[in-house]
Amino acid sequence: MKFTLQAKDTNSKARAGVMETAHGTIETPIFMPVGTAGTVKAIHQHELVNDIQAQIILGNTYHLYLRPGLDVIQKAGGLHKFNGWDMPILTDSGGYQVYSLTEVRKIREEGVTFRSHVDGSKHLFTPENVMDTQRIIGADIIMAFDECTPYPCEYSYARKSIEMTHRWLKRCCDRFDSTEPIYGYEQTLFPIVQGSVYKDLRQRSAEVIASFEREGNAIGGLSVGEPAEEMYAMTEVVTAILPEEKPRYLMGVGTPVNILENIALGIDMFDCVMPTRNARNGMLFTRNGIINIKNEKWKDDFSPIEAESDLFSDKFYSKAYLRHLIRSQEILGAQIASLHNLHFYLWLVKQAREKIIDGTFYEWKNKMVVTLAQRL
Ligand code: PRF
Repeated sequence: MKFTLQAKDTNSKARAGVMETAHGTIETPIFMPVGTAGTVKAIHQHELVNDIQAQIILGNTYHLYLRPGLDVIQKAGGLHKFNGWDMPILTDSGGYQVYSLTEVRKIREEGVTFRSHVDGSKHLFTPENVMDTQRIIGADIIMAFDECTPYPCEYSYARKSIEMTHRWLKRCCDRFDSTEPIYGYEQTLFPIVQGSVYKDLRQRSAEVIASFEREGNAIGGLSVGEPAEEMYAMTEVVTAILPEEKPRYLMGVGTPVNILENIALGIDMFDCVMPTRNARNGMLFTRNGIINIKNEKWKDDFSPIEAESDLFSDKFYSKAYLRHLIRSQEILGAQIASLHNLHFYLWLVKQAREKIIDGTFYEWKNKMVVTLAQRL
């Protein structure tokens, strides 16, 4: 993988760059739609490509390992072949899903044992087998196996946790570096900074993570319930340490405002279930603010979902019709709303990129964060 910085904002730490992977290039800052089980929920692959110009999508090791299972994915020739998406894919390691989705789990030095949320069967994830699994899935960018601490988290726990995450990282790198890609194209491994909301732990973790000199770096353990100001403070501490010439990925973030603020702090890559999950519940993100389409207010509003948008379905369908679909739990409602929100997120990061390049990012960002937080 190659990362080239193209522009740096003079009034913030925002940057614009290009990542080149085996399955194509990614222009940063970028938002990556989440395709947990090998599908971005309610969205066709051709819509990702043609309607919203997604450049990279996410997959989850945890989900794909449990279902359909590695035998099926390997037989298909990897996830790209299996789901028909031949552009870049990033897989998360399961280092978050095992904590958020499974109730019974034991964290030990060796790894994490947990019970499947699908059928209750028992499994063990280790740094080594998670690398092997992501080799089989065939993602272009694979993530280290980490412990994502909850919020709040005692200082003493967070301190011990980063040390284990760092030892796990060493094991991840050893395994990754001693194995070959299965499908012939290059894969790259990103390590993850942890440290909860403690400045000194974040600094220590960022220094250790940077010392591994991988091709890109990630920040985890944020957007887990802490106030936004604490998240921004931690991002700022960490981006001051992570190397400037490599991409920085902030995992699981966030709202449109969170994304703009973190771009200003030097983040290049984001993913979040928010645009798709909230869409299914009727929350629409627009360039004028947030709409709850289920509200009575939209009952007979026959204006387009978003008139200024260049997305066909945003202009073709009305708010009143989408309200009806979502309230009736119609599948088409989830499809229209999910496509709308993803289109908006990708529009937002593209705008940010253009503003960084033309030197107007900071003023634009400050105006946008006020507008985008409005409830319409
Ligand atoms: N670790 C991993 N994946 C993640 C996170 C993390 O800390 C987060 C936290 N927001 C989201 N996804 N491996």
